Amino acid sequence: PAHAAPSGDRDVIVHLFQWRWQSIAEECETTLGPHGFGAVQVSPPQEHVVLPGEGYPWWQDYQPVSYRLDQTRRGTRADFVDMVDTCREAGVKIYVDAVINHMSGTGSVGSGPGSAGSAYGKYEYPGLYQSQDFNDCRRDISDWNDKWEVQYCELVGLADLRTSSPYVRDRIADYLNDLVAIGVAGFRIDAAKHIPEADLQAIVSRLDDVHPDWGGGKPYVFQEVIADGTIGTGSYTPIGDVTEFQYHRDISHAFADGAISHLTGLGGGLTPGAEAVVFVANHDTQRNDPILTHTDGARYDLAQKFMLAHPYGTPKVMSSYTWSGDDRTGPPMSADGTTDPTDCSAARWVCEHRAVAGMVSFHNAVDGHGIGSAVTDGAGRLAFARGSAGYAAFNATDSAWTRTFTTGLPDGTYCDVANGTFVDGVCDGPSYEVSGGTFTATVAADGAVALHVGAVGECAD
Ligand code: LAG
Ligand code: CA
Repeated sequence: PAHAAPSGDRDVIVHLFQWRWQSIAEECETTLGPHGFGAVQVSPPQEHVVLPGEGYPWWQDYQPVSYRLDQTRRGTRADFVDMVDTCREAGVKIYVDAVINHMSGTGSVGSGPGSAGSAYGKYEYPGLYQSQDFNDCRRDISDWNDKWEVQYCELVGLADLRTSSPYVRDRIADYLNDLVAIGVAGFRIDAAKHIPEADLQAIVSRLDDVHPDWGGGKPYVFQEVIADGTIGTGSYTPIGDVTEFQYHRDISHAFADGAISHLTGLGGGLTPGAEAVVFVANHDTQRNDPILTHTDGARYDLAQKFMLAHPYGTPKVMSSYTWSGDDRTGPPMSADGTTDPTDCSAARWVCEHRAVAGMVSFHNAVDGHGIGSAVTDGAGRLAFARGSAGYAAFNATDSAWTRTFTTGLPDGTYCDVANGTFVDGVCDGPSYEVSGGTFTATVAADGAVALHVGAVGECAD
């Protein structure tokens, strides 16, 4: 394209977990841009440990050994730069998963060099960090009720950076600003709860402005805070947005149990929606504490569609790969541990974001409209209006739901973006006639119907 698509208020994030940079670039052009996704959360791009003895696990990336982008299992620095440019031209921002609380752990001692060839050892990263740049508590966090331990000791044995030090803050800011200069528009702050608030604030305050196409302001920052009785999300909201894990638990249990009738109130009592990033599953929960994941098929897709229809929070859609048995298993890869290009039609790449792509247009079109009138069967079925801009019905049961729905929509022929997409005036799914504000639909078992004012017109066929 000759010019960047308008960024508008596109805010939906998709986590293309473990995807190669070149595959992300292609997905931005072919799918994410056209369907209105706002941003991609990419896996950590800095040089990382390489662990052939453990089968090149996915979590190599969470053990940095330098801030070089030269070579990770997902490609080169040039590939990364090309991805950022290509996605920006498609109107899609790149958010980097920033691993800045720690460097590598005990598991990788002696197994160097890193993915780009750097020599290292735990607490020794030549030219970057030496022993004095790490906190003195050189043992695992043991008492998670002790805030000091959580922030100054080691998370699963990972060398804990002395983020109170101006030198360390500058090195981290240099890394993040290298990414901003490339065109990166935001960051997920990994393990934010383990970084003292004042330290993280000092690092974030060093960030440069983003690319003019994204408005030129400060980068978007959302912090991974798994709130508990010791550290809540409110400690970090003065710095940026936060992940809301209680939303993940609430929506996942509701859909898993077929008890969704109360979900018009989803998010009530949690972090204010304007500061919350929400998700049905993430790369950790789908392994460590699965409630509802891609292995649950249509019911899980339904929950992600609901998230995109509901006004609370900034939605983050998960896109996964499968594994069996060992949850350390990395993505499809070649013998040397470098990641294969993504092929959504091949085994193991789930690409579940494609199943909910039409709902991204719904999310964008109903922005600013609250939840209007709702109907429910009192258990697994719920439908609601988003003002006069949209209407969506969800059926988390094993049998179809047929009824006439009363909407605030103007009369017309609407594309059902829960079962198809509407791009450039072409609907590739079913359509419904709204007449006198009502329409009659059969919502399939584990299915949804979603109509909005941005997807009006005749069906393509
Ligand atoms: C995160 N957020 O706060 C990431 O979302 C999570 O995926 C990261 O853990 C963690 N924090 C550190 O960035 C992942 C794996 C861990 C893995 C760690 C470092 O879930 O299992 O630890 O990345 O690679 C692994 C071993 C540990 C070992 C450690 C250090 O599993 O047994 O102690 O490496 O050698
Ligand atoms: Ca720390």
